[in-house]
Amino acid sequence: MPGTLREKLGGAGLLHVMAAHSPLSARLAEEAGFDGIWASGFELSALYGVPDVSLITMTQHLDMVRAMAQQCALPIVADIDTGFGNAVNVVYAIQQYEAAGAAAVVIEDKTFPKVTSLAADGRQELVRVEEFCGKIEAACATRRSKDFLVIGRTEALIAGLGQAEALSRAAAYEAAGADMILVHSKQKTPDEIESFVRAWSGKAPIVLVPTAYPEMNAERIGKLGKIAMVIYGNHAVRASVTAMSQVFARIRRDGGIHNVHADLVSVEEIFRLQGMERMKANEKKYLK
Ligand code: SPV
Ligand code: MG
Repeated sequence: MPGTLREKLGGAGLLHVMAAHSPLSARLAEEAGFDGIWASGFELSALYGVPDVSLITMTQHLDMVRAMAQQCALPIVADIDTGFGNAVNVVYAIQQYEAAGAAAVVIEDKTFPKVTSLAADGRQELVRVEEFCGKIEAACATRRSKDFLVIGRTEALIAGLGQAEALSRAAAYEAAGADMILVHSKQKTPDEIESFVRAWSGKAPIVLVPTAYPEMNAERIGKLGKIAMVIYGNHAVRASVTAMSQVFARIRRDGGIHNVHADLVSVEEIFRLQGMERMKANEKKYLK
C-alpha cells in the first residue's frame, strides 16, 4: 500500500510528525504538510482538562484515533502510554488500534498508572526490562500487517537512570522486535539526547520528541544521523490554548467581538474544513 509509514520511513529524510487531539487539528497538520499525526495522550488529557497520568481510558483515546483516521489521510502514530496494563492488555490494544486505522503505536516502559514525562518532579517508575520486552513481543506478534510499526519508548533518561540504562533498554527493546526506538529526555538542552544518539549502535532508527530542548531542529537532527522521526509532541494543544486565551481576553477587554473579528479565520474557512462543499453536492444530488 503506497504511503504507509514504513514506506515513508524508507524514503530519504526525517519524518515530521505533528501532535493532534481532534480530527480538525489532524486535518490542519495535514494541510501544513506534516508527514504524520501524533495521537498524543498528553494532548487528549489536556483536552479533557485532566493531567496525563493514565486517567484517560483506552476507549477515549481509541475513539479519537478512529475519528482522526476517518478525517485525515496521514499515518497516525498512536501514543498508547504503557499499553494500558500488562502484555495481555497490549495484545488487545494492538488489535483495537490497528483496526481503528493507526499506522504505528508507541509503548513506553513506565509502570501503570504512568505520570507525564515532562513534569519537573514527576514520579517516574520503570517496569523491568523483561516485562517490557514481553509487551513489545506481544505487540509485534499481534499486529496483522508488517506495515504497522511498533515503537518502543524508553523513559530511562526521564527517570534519571542515565545513558547506560537507556542504551541497554533500547537494545533489549530492539532485540524484542521494536521497529524504532523513542528515547525521551526532559533536559533543557540537546546534550543528553545527542550523546545517546552518538552512542546508539542498534539498527532501529530513533524517534525524538524535542519539546524540552527545542533548539534540536531538523538541521541539527540531520547532522546527528540515526534519527528517522521527530514528533512535535504538544504543539497543537499549546497553539490552541495560546490562540484561545488571547482572543478571549481581547473580547472581554474590547467589550465585544468587533476588533478580533478581522483577525480570525472566517466562518467560511470553518465550513471548508467541515466539508460543507461535499454536503452541498450530496444535497443537490439526492434531496428530491
Ligand atoms: C505525549 O504527547 O503524550 C507524549 C510526549 O507522550 S510527552 O508529553 O512529552 O511525554
Ligand atoms: Mg504520552
